[in-house]
Amino acid sequence: MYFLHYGDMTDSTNLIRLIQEIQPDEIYNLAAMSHVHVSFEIPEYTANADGIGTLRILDAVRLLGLEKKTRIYQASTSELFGKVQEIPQTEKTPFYPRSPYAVAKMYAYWITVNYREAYGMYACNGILFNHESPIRGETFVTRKITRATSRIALGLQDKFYLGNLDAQRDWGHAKDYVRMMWMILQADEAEDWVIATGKTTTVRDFVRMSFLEVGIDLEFKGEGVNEKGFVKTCNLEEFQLPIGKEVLNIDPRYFRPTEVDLLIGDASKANNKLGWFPEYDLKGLVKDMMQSDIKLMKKQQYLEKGGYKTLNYFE
Ligand code: F7E
Repeated sequence: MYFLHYGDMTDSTNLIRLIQEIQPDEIYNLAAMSHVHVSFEIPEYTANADGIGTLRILDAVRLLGLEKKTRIYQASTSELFGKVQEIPQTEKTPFYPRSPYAVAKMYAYWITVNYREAYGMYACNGILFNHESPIRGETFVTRKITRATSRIALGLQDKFYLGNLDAQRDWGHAKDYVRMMWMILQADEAEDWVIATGKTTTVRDFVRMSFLEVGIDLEFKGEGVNEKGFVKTCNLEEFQLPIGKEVLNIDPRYFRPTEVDLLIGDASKANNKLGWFPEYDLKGLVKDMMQSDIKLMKKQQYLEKGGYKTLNYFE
C-alpha cells in the first residue's frame, strides 16, 4: 500500500517523526531545489534544503538507531563536476561545482560518505547525469524544447527562446536511471556510482532532433546572442510550416552567471559491477518526449478551439 506523507527537508522534527513512524528499509533522497539557474536566486534556501536537508535525513536515521536497517540513496549529480577536470567524468574525477545548487550538493555528497564511514550506514551516492522524460519539469531545457517544438509544429506558438545553445550534456532517460537507483540499494556493498550514457550532445542538437521528430529540418544562422533557428524543410504532411520561418531566438536572460559547458560520464563501474546499461538512447528519449508533448498539445489545441465542452466525454 502507498501512502503520501507530508514532509519538508528544512524541518528536522518532521523528518525524524516520519522516519520513526515509517521505519523504512530504504530511503531515496531525491528532494531538492533542483533548478541550477534558480539556485543563483535562492542560494541560502538551496543550501538548506539540498545540503543540510540530506544531513537531517542521515542524522534522523542515526538518532533513531536505524543505521543497520535503513539503506539511504542520495541523489548526487553530474553538476558536482562543473568545470570539468577530466573527460569523461568517473567516480574518481575531482569536483569543481559551478552553482549554489552544485555546492549544496557537494556538501550532501560528502556528508553521505562521512555517515557511511563514521557509523557503518548503508548510504550511497548515485552521481546521475541529466535524466529526462515526458514528465520532466517544464523549465528544464529538454522539456522546454519538446513542448515548444510541439506547440510550434501545431501552430499554437510562433517561436521560442533559449540561452546557451553550445552547452553539452550527457542526457539519458529517467526510466533507466530510476531502475539504477534501486539497483544501487540492492548491491552487496554501499558505494558511490556514476550513472551516464557516455555520449554528449549540444542543446542546439537537441533542438534539431526534436524538430526532426515532426519532420522539420532546421538551419541555424548567426552567432552568439544573434543566433536564430529557421525552418529549412518540412517532410510530414501533418506538420507544415512556411520555409524560412524563424522558430528560435536567443534570450541572454537564460545565460547563467557561471556555466557548466560540457558533461560526459563514464559509467564503466556500474556497467561492470552491477550490469547496468541504459535501454534508451538519445533518439529514443527525444521520440518519447515528443510523442507525449504532441499528444498533450493536441489536447490543448482542442481546448483552445472550445472543445472543452466535450473533452471529459472523450477522456
Ligand atoms: O540545463 C542550457 C543550460 O536546466 C541544461 C538538473 O536536473 O541536471 C539538471 O541540471 C543546459 C544548461 O539542466 C536554456 O545553460 C540553454 O547548460 O536542463 P537544464 P542542468 O542545469 O544541466 C543535473 C544533472 C541536475 O542535477 C539538476 O538538478 O541547457 N540552456 N537554454 C538552458 N537551460 C534551461 N533550463 N533553460 C533554457 O532556456
